[in-house]
Amino acid sequence: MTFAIPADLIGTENKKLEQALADDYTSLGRQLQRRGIDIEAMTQRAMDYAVAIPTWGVGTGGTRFARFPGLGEPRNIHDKLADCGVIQQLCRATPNVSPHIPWDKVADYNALRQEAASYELGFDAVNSNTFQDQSGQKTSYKFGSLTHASKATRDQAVEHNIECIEIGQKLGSTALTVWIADGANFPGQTNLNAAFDRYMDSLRAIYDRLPKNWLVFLEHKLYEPAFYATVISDWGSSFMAAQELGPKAKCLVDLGHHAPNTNIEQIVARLIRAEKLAGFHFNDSKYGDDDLDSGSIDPFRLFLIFNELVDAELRKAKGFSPAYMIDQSHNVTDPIESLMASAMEIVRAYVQASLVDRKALTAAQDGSDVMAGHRLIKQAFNTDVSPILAEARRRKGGAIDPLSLYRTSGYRAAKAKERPVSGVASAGII
Ligand SMILES: [Mn+2]
Repeated sequence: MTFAIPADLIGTENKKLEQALADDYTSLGRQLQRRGIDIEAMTQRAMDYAVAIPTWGVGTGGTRFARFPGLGEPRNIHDKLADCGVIQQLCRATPNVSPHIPWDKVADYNALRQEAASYELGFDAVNSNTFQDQSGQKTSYKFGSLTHASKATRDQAVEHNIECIEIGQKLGSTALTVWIADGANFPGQTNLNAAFDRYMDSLRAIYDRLPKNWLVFLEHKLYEPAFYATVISDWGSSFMAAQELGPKAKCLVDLGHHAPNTNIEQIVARLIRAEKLAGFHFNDSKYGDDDLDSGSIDPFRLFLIFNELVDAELRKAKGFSPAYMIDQSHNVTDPIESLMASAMEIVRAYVQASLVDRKALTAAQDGSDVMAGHRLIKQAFNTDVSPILAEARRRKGGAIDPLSLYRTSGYRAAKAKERPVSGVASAGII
């Protein structure tokens, strides 16, 4: 098994664009040189950056109202790996996939690991699922899982998370991501304090089973499906839990899991300072947990988050080692195209944030020169780093223009024939 898109096709298609790219790259290089920035160093940073893809992201998601099956959508983890392989082949920024249990369960995880490796893919954080019932399950999660009033249900949810750790070990993962849908839709439905206590008890039981080099990522979400009070609703609850659990517990930031207009970059800065930033679930949103493509609605916000991340990286902030992952749901686009677009937008924000003149910024801030500081940020954000991103992909064997090449390849049409619509493919929003 090898990459799905013929290498010859990438070579031919890239050849058509190489001259224009070289021109644009040289021109941008001159512009950056005037600002004291070495374009080669930026290209290297783009080449080194990686963001993981969730296995459910290549499936067709949906809204709470409907789901429209996509043509040739993956039927199982094997199909998902093939699709993730295409994204990695063309973009060269997504070398890891984040599996979801039980959706990605198989009999032989060593074989699955080898299968992923054949696409040059590894496994990132394992995601547990106690937000829906599986067939044959003893007790229901309708009224909660890790925080359920019944101990039997809590134990079942803890056991599932431990199983996820065991599977993750076989796959070479080193982290477990826990998001729970637990909460209340009505005042009076639960005791807010007791629910959090039960969460801590359950998490402690999971935490105690973490292998030596593992972390547990606690993912908060403001609302949905609990519309009155979610147990881990915000970074404050997440941080409190991570703090009480210990050094192996950190807080995962999903960009869609906050109230509109929340200053997420400031939350990121606080978590970095506390050495509790686990990493990200990247997506974009206008109103709620919309799970739209990264950078499609508010690229400036994505940039400002990366501005904090690059700042932390360059000053070598203690304990700073975030895990980057995409978490999106595609309802009206081809998921492969959306994930490629998102991966590219995320690397774009990273490179743009790397352009900020941090010495000048500090001087402006120290001198209370508000406009100078703001202009330095905007100058970096307004720089079109597309030639750097394209050159980084080209040097790694990827496509100069991944979306066009993907369409030219006819991959989706071929898969539409191979994979009949089943209507049961698992995809979700977490
Ligand atoms: Mn998420």
